[in-house]
Amino acid sequence: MNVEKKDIYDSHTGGAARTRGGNGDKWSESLQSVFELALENQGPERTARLLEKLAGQLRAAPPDARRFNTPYCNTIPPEQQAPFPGDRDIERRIKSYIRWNAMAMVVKANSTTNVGGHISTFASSATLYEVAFNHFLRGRTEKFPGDIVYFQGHAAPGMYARAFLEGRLDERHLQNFRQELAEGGGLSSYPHPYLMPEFWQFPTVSMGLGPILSLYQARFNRYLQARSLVKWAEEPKLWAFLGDGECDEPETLGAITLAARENLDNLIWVINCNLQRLDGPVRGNGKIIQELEGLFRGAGWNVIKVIWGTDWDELLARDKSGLLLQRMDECVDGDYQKYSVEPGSYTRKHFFGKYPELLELVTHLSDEQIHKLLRGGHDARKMYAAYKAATGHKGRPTVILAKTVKGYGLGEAGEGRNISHQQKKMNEKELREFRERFKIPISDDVIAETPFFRPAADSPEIKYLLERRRALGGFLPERTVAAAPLEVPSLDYFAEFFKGSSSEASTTMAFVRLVSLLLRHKGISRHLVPIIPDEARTFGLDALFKDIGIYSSKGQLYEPVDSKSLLYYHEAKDGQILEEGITEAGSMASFIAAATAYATHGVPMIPFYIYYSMFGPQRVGDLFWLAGDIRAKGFLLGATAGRTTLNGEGLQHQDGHSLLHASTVPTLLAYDPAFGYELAVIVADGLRRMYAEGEDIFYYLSLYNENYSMPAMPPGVEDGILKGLYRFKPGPDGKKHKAHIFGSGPIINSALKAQEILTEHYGVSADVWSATSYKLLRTDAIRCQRWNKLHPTAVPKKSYVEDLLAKEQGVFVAVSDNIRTVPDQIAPWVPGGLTTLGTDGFGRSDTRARLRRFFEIDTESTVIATLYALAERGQVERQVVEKAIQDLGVDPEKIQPQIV
Ligand SMILES: Cc1ncc(C[n+]2csc(CCOP(=O)(O)OP(=O)(O)O)c2C)c(N)n1
Ligand SMILES: [Mg+2]
Repeated sequence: MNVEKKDIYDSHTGGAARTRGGNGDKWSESLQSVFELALENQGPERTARLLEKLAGQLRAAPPDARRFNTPYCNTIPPEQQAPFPGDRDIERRIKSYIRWNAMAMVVKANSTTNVGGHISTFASSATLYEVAFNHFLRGRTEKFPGDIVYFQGHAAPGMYARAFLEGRLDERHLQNFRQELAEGGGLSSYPHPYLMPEFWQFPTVSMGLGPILSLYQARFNRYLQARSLVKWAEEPKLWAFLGDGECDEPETLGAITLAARENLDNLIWVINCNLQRLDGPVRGNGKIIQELEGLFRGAGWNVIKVIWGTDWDELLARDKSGLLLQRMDECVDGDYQKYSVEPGSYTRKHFFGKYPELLELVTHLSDEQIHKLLRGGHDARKMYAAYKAATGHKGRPTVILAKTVKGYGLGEAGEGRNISHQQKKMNEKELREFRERFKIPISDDVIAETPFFRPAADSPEIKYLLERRRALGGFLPERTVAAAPLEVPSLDYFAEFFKGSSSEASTTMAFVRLVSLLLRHKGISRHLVPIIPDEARTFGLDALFKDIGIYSSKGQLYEPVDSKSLLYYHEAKDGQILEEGITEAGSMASFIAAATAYATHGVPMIPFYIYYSMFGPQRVGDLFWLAGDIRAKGFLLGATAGRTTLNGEGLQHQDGHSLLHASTVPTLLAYDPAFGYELAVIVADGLRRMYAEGEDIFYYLSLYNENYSMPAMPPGVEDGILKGLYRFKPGPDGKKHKAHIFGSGPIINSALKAQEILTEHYGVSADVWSATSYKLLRTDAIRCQRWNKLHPTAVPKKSYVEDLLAKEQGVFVAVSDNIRTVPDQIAPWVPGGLTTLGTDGFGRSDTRARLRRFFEIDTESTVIATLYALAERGQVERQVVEKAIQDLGVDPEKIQPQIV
């Protein structure tokens, strides 16, 4: 073995493997020497191949995750470390001031209010951020789009504290941390673009969402480049800072193979391994860093472990026995947490003291020095080297696993303690200790007030910090919107939908036609992003495969089995469709990347994400919520909607409540259209509002798979379609009784049949209305109601729904394929109240007819409900209702689908 290779090898293993045990294990020694010979004569790559071949023969042996692990030490040996180019002293001082202000914000907020806040996350990750801010994270310039950074939500105080030193925030902002409604405004608790649209770009604090967004955003950046929608001289990097506890979220790790598969070397994850989450250790009985290393290596990532600070290099180099590394490997995270809390004497006794040779190794160190032996994530030189290696790495994404101490610097107030995450207050003694440790120039007489500290504008620290940001292109985080409006199609463009069609079609089919039409529109076609999780054939979107292709960074390396057919599975490097496979979370992440391209890249993109409505907000509701926060624009299409319309699939597929979920997202317009022309009017208006007018809203439309003839659009209904309700087909004049039936989606057809029966047999003239959006009707009604309440003597305002129905006589009934709560949303504003029919309860597999009877939303049930509403008003005899129940063949003793 030549000297260089031997040294590298030794520094990785502390020489441990060569002599491990020293116990006369001849097999181990023989293998070791053969290995060294191979390494010397064949080089590392061929040796690795040989070893893999041999390891392959172990296939029958039980799988062992440790094969994916390297020893518990830094991946980058000291001699391969890129030298730190900054001024360490100044950077340390800057970092200390930021630490202080971040802590002061939280402590201050909690001295007078109970608004909470977190100190310990940033305390552990200050070095991770500061090295990145001073040397790596690039801001947006005219020539460069800016790196994309996902900041760990709970570290937000650190980002505010830095922006304060940068002069972007003032004392008042910091003072009003978590008091956004205070006079003059405040700072949001966590990264929320909705609340701070010029500051935060990416929401992260619901754990796991930042990580999965970053994966799909990194891939979306490649998609934009492949489709020539952006042209970058240099590609931006994506950095995601996350917690080790956060890695337990399935969203965090569930999609990491995507990044390796797609060779996303634009992506860098920095995992702050402080070994703790909220309640206690992440893996007290194991080692989270090793566990994550195994997972990421297995998934094909480049893994850089930064476990030990520079002080350990010398110890590792001196340890020829390999025992130090062995001891490092033996200890579990619970032990390491304890070492961070106890004095150096404890570590001497329990860590080094296990082996006399190790005790010997640290005789020259005092207990104090032992206690101060740094962990890698607190050592700027180690972090710099890791970032440098990560940014230069080609072909694969990189994860940096940086070991830190939670609450670093808080001392007894929370350093390394299980209560650390919840610590929000510090007493005067603790504040003084903090001040001394980080050398903050604050005098005794004011320290109890935890004043903020900002050095003068011409101080070396501020000059340095600003110069660094200038050199890196500008401040971060910063959100700017520079996208030009799109030339969206006017309503005439959709004329074919307004004529209606004699042949039967579903709203899903209408949607597919609509997308095809939009793909032919000059102003927007390039901006469309159809997204689908493996259901294109179900919805008929496979018709688009051939024309616009499925995006694949590798193109199509094989001849598809169906290459001779028209709808063949056509992958292309510049494909337009994002076919995500079976991942609703991943598809939502893609939707969000596309839906925010107008801000992230200044390129407005129009995502149409179509999926099984049951697997929308019910499954990934938190991502729907985040889409609102991040100011997403685009269309979500919940297809195969309706608890009875999707008839054969049963309980876990049949959705009757996604509209209710969708209604909870403040910026989401939720629609339940019945006809193709309604769909066209809604989409046309959405395109106008989002992409021409620049409104930060997005759309949810339920789509159904029931075929029926699509009527022509009656004149003058556009406004009603958009507002949520319009009269579709009036009942005949001259009848004794009056009723109104609101229908939505395909269930409007039951309403129309009920209309005929009521006319013919019961002397009731029923108008049928199409209710396209109960959410919008309700929001508008609430807006008016509130205004009236706060202006009690002014002329009252009338909401759209009140105005529309004010002069109508008779009873009101609503029927849809959703649970009753969906139409119930407007009940308070319907004259005389609203009778609602719906699909409350679990779905069943059966025919549509039986299901609709079962849930009592079919024609007959609608007739009965209308008659009963009239009977309740004393307008028809109750016996008439009873007879109708008999005549219409409805079993009054049938079971009620709703359970409790
Ligand atoms: C989805 C979700 N679940 C729970 C929480 C509550 N929570 C906030 S911080 C935290 C612990 C975080 O631990 P870790 O990821 O290790 O971050 P650290 O603060 O240690 O850096 C928890 C459980 C959350 N924010 N999001
Ligand atoms: Mg943690």
